Amino acid sequence: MSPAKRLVTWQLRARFAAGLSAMYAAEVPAYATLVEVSEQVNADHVARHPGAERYGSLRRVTAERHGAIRVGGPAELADVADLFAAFGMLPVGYYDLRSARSPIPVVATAFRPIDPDELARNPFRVFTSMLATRDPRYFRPGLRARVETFLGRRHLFDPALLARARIIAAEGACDAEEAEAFVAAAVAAFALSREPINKSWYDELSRVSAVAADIAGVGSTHINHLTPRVLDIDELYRRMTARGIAMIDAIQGPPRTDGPAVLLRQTSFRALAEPCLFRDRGGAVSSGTLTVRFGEVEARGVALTPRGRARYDAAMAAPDPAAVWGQYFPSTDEQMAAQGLAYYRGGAPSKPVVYEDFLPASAAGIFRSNLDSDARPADGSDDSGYDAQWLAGAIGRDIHDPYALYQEASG
Ligand code: OOG
Ligand code: NI
Repeated sequence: MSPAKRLVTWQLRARFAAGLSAMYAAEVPAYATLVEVSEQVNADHVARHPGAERYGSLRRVTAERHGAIRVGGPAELADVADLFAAFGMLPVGYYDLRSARSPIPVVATAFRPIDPDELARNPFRVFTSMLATRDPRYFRPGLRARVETFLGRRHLFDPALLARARIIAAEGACDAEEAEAFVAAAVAAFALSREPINKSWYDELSRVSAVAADIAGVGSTHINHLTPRVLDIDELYRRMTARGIAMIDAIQGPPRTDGPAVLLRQTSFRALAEPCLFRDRGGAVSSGTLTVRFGEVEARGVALTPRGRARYDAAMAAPDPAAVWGQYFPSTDEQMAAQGLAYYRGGAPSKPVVYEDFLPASAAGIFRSNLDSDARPADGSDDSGYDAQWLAGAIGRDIHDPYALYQEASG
């Protein structure tokens, strides 16, 4: 008997990303348009700009997506970590969106491959936020206790799915004939639930934050956007606008410059309201709408060193970052490398190490741009104890330091 055919981690990850993409396209039509326009922009860009593929092959970039999910607490985040480990996606970086200019009551990490070969094969990543229930500026003790009780009763994932995921993660592979069902079950765990929503609970949480209601007002989690990558985001913006899809008015992140593209630029559009069911106090069910999902697109540039990042933060603090950009960044990769501002493979300016992570200010902006309005936190001090170490301890895993990974990739 020949041994069973096995699929390895990256093949499972590619199928997981493709499965989520198919599900999302079926549910959010504007996403399908975005993917189509992104593919055209990328093909045109590579045809016109020899060397554009140094930021990633057209094959990689065309398949590339990131998604975002939101969970209620550390136990749920630990389950997410177990599931994603089967796809070779590990927690990298810590993001505290409570300290953004327009604060959001979550802390977050990103699950992604960490090895350059794995990233080249399929870089699928998921920005994963956790509701900051320990922060008393958002959650009074009574409400916090009720939220945590609610979260303690729900199960985002079938225990059998998680058990399977742990085995696959340990083996680094899965029998091909079993893979389809495993990936389908993982994808289905992130579908938008059609279960009736408890209206008074949802409304109570909405008064704290629309994000609190989206996370803890319902019985499950869902992928709330899936983001294709483009090589020219300004061109994408023009073509989407020409097709009548209203994008938010700004591109988040660094301005367009003539010099090397750095970090991450992103823009988004609001999804249409989707039908849902609400249950009132008396048990009666009525139909309503929720606007919880949206579209986003991103362009990635070179990863900055801590020194480069400090310059980025300083440039972005100016009223008009584009106007002062040249005071902080040189105009060539050679100078970027020589000044130790960005990572290049083997130090060669023709081989940028692409930024694989997220930006807290942009992430908060992406959250914010898709909310009609949101409550401000109450005054008071934050004694929640949230930081990268706390999060790592709470989920029982290392949270990888992005700079260490870029350093390694550049060696
Ligand atoms: C996550 C927003 C952050 C990004 O690309 O910065 C994000 C969310 O809305 O849940 O996805
Ligand atoms: Ni995003």
